[in-house]
Amino acid sequence: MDRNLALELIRVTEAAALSCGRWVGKGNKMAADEAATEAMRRTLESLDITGTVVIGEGEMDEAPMLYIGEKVGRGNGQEVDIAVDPLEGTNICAKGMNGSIATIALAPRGGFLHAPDMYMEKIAVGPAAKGVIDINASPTDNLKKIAQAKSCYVEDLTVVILDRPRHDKAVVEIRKAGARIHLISDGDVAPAIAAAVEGSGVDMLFGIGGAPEGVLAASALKCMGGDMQGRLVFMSNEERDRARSMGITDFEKVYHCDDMASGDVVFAATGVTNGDLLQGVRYYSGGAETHSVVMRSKSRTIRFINARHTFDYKPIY
Ligand code: VTB
Repeated sequence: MDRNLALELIRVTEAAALSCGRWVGKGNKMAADEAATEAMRRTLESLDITGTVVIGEGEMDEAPMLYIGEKVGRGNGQEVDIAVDPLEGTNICAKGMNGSIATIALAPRGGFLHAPDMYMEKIAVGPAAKGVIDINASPTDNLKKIAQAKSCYVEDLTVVILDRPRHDKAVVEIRKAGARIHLISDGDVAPAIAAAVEGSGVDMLFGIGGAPEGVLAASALKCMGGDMQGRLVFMSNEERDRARSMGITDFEKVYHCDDMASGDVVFAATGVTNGDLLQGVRYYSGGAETHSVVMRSKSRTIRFINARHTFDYKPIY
C-alpha cells in the first residue's frame, strides 16, 4: 500500500465532514448523510487507486453512491477494497450531539470481511488490554482481566455502551462490577477507537451495534495494536440467507481484528461533532477547522491532524 495514500485519505474524510458539518443540528439526518456521501464520492474520484467499495451505503439498488461493488478512484493505481461510513452517527449529527465522524478504511483486495448490514456483538479495547478480552466470557470477567492488564481497579475503567434496551442486563452487571459507564445514543465506531487512545477516558466498547461499522472499528484497532472481537447477531432467516450469500458459513464465528481487516490496512476519520476521539468541524469567518486521525497498520503510525480550510480557495464548501 502506497503510504502517501494515508494522507490522501484524510482529504476524503475532511471533505465529508466539511460537507455534512453544515447539517449539524438541523434535524435532517438524510440530508447530512447525503452531503457526506456525495463529498466522499467526489474526493475519492481523485485518488490514484482502483478501488471497490465492499462496506458502503448499501446495495446498488438502495444507494445512489458508494454502494457495495461500486468502483471508485481513477482506476490507475493499486487494487484496493474500501470500507466507508461517510457519516457514522447520522442521528447525532442531525441533533448536534457528540460523537459523529466521517470515516474510511482501505485494504488490499480481499482484505475486509464482507459484513452484511446486520447487528454485531462487539468488545473492543486498546493495546494495554490486548489478548485478555473474550466475547464468550461475562462482562465482569472481561473487566477484571482488563483492570489487571492495565494495573488499575475495575472502578477506574470506563465502558462505552449504546443506550438500548438490549443492553440493559449488561449495564446492570457492569455497574455491579464497579466500572463507570458512558451510555451513548449512537455512533459506536469512534468510542471503539478511543479505547485504544491513551488518555481518551474510554477503556472498552461493549455491546451490539452494526456489523459493517464493526469492520471499520477493527481496521482502526488493527492499526493501533488494539484488540476487538465481534460476532454476528442474526435476527431472522433472511439475515442468515443474506450472510450465506456473502460467503459466511459459520454463524457463531468470533471475528478478531485480523479476520475483519487483513493485510496493509489504512484508516482515516474526521470529527463531524465533538467526541472522545476527535473534535467536530468548527466554522469561522472564511473557513473551518477539522480534526482527523489517520493510521496505517504497517507502520502503526497514528497521526492526529488539525487542518484549517480557507473557503476562498475551496469554493466548494
Ligand atoms: C446504531 C448506530 C451505531 O449501530 O445504533 C447502529 O448509532 C445499530 O443500532 O453507530 P440500532 O439499530 O439499535 O440503532 C451503529 O450504526 C454502528 O455500529
